[in-house]
Amino acid sequence: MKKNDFLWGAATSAYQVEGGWNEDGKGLSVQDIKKLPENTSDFKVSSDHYHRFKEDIALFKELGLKAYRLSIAWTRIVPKGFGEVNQAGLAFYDQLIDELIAAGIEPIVTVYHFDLPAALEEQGGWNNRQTIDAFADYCHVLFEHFNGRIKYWLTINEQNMMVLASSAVLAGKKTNRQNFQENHHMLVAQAKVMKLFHDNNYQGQIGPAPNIAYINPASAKPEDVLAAQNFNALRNWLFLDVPVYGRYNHQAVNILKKIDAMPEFAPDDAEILQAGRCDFIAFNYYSTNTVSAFHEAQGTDGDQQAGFSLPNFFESQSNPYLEETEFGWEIDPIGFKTTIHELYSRYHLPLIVTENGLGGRDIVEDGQVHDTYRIDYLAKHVQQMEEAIEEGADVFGYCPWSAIDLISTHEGFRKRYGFVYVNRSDFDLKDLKRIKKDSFYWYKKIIQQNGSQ
Ligand code: BGP
Repeated sequence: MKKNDFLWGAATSAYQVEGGWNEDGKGLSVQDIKKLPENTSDFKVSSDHYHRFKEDIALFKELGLKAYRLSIAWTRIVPKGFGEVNQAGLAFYDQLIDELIAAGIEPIVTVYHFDLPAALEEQGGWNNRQTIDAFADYCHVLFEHFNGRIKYWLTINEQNMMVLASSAVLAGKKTNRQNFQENHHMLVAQAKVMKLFHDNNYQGQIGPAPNIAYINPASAKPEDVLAAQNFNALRNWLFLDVPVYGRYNHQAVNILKKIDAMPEFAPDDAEILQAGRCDFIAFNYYSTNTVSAFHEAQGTDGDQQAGFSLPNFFESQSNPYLEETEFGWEIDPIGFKTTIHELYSRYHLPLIVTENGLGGRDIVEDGQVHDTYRIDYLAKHVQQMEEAIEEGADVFGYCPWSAIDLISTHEGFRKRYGFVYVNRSDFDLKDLKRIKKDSFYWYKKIIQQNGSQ
């Protein structure tokens, strides 16, 4: 049964919504220096939430949000990634968090959402083990400062997508070996931080935030079924077995060894992974994936739906039974329920959905945005989630992407997800005026009724 205190929320991330890219002592992140696709806006102004957060939170209150998933920009708090703490950065989030709490909205905070400090990247980024300590120090500052005010902490957003589609968030592609060594360092960093959180008895809970998708075999051919299982291990379970069970997934280890990408463990690493566990699982869901046995490599362009292939193991296929968004992302609401059930029966931990939504080219007509396609997508997903809950899965919140329009990871302002429209385009900032979309009124009703059923 869905509880009365179910967290109906919505999500954003710092670099995609805030702007204020170099204000009040903020350092540069990899997002500020990355090479952008042509005709795509940079992240300097984004939705200007940095200056308009009070107005935005008033809108979130009007929407009836019970929770708001945001991320803190590492470079506002520790501009170089390590060392000196920037008090002005803490002061900004003090105001934001206090404003949310005053509005009766529970903050759910991701500490790292694709925006690694550029100064750390220059020193090797996640390939350099010093980044592990930098991350732990940064989190320590946050836990101390916000203790009691932030109850739900998320460590790393979509670590699996960063590793599997590294070009989406970092400049250039890396070898498998590099990628999975970096991945290992992130897993160790996450475990350290979870241990720190529990050892110090901070109030609240902490969890990982990967992107999880059920994997369909392209056919009932045993080779395709095995390919799906392999992809599942590498795409999903590698990232959750560590924070839940304290160890690598055996099938993922097998694949990593075969592709010569098994990371090197420092002497204490296995112990650290054992010691740092999560309290709940946050996950982002947009669609399922479908794979066959490997025949021929397909390119990925850094888009999580563009497909992943691994010679000898699996190859992405499109699913002929699913419709697609105008940006080519498959739509699979039943797959949402399948994913929830699979996650809950595998891990038996409380779940929270921290992203789900539809990116489209919204149009303003007479001051309104009739985003019926988004309402249709969300309504179907809410219904499947409610069924999963009714059938016994413990889901305690739902935070669609996104609370307000923001810049897509690699499609600029063309691709919008928000309940609130932001009046700008990629290269014309216009007036950045906020307009409530039809989906705003739809979601407001869902929240008022505590769901659709
Ligand atoms: C997730 C990210 C978000 C977000 C969303 C939509 O992978 O966590 O940051 O942007 O996907 O993706 P996109 O912006 O590529 O459409």
